[in-house]
Amino acid sequence: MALEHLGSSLYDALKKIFKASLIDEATIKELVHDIQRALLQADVNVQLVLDLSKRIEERATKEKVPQGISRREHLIKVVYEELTRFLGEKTTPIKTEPGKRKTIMLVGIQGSGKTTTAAKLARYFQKRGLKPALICVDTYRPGAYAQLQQLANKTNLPVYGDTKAKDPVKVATEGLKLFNDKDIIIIDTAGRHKEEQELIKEMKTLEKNIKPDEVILIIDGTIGQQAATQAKAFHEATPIGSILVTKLDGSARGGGALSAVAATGAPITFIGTGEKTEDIEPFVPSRFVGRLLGMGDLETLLDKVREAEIKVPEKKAKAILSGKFTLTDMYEQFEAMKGMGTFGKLLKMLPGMSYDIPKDMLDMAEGRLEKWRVMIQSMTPEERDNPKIFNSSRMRRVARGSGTSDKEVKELLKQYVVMRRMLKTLRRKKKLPFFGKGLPLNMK
Ligand SMILES: Nc1nc2c(ncn2[C@@H]2O[C@H](COP(=O)(O)OP(=O)(O)OP(=O)(O)O)[C@@H](O)[C@H]2O)c(=O)[nH]1
Ligand SMILES: [Mg+2]
Repeated sequence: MALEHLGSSLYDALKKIFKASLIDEATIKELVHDIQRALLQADVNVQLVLDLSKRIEERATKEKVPQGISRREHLIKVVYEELTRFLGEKTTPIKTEPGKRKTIMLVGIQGSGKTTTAAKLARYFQKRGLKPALICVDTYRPGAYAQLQQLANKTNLPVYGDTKAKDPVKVATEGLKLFNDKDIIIIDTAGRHKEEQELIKEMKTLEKNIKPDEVILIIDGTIGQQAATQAKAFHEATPIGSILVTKLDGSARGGGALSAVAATGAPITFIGTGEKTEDIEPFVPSRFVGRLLGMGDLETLLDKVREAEIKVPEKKAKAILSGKFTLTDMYEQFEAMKGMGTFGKLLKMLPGMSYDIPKDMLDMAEGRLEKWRVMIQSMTPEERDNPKIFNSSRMRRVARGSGTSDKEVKELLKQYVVMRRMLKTLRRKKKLPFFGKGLPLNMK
């Protein structure tokens, strides 16, 4: 794959972070340099690289590390989020509906991959149960229709063209009439012309007369940073709905084209990754970056991170820190940890990630929580707020009320003392791994 090299150098950079024993400013600086080098090698514009690395460095050093994740994980999260933002946050999937015909017109300079992409897109929608059809309105280049026909025949896609016609608008109109019953019509236009101005003029005329639902600009990914100029020129001439970057396989300049296009603000819908009709994929920046970094779909993971940034009201957390820690608080903490248990497991699936909460504590929380809930429910509010008052008769009463044994109640109370002690130690260390958002990890 094209951006393989970029991907592997970014991954190498992140691997250092996985392995580093300590995440400090020096590690962050080194990571930022590695990322810069990787992007510059992929032909990404210098200014874009500088802006991106500045943002990563700033966020990594200044941002509060959210509760529940380590500094290492936070750093990876920042890199991931910034790379995603860099490649464009917007994605506009082409909306299609069976029975409601949609017309898409592909435009772009010669050789950018329009004809190939027309067949790819049609195939893409065909595989998803829609009824696509193709129209070739390239009346300029001899053999254009034959090329599209050949591609379309391979996958049994209906195709219309007229080798004798001179007027692309007329061909398009005929084709649209013919394919009245189709779900999605993809119109392949000419790329070669006496001069570029004339090409753009033709696209304008076509657009005005056919009124396609969407115009997609096809850009050759091997042209690198130049892609930005081309995207801008077309964007100004015709209302471009989205951009599709082709030839992202095997091109060292793929990163340049992709980021340049993203920087113009026009959404990238799909990318082309090969000559074959199947070589097309929707462009979802977050997923793309995840794959680039060799980590699968990080978006799902980040959702979990957000979920795990759980809520202990600040007021309460402060109270606990000041020494007031009751059985009710303990119960709530175990509830919170239970949520983080799944989170912990999730993080472990990633290479090099580790999670700070001891595993037996998580298991304990998950396994015994239900019993503890019932026991704590059987206590009086007074007992919950001030567990010191527990004596053997109180314990027996709670055991009976909750269907447990005296021994189990004793165990719970012991656990409570352990936890309270642990909280005190953590407070001394100024670090509280299992409290919610209100309390930053590195407390002043
Ligand atoms: N490797 C690779 N080659 C591609 C891709 N997309 C298109 N090509 C190749 O690029 C060349 C030009 O593609 P076409 O689809 O003919 O381009 P076009 O924009 O229709 O060209 P004109 O009609 O002359 O303007 C062909 O050899 C395609 O096989 C891609 O994603 N990867
Ligand atoms: Mg063509």
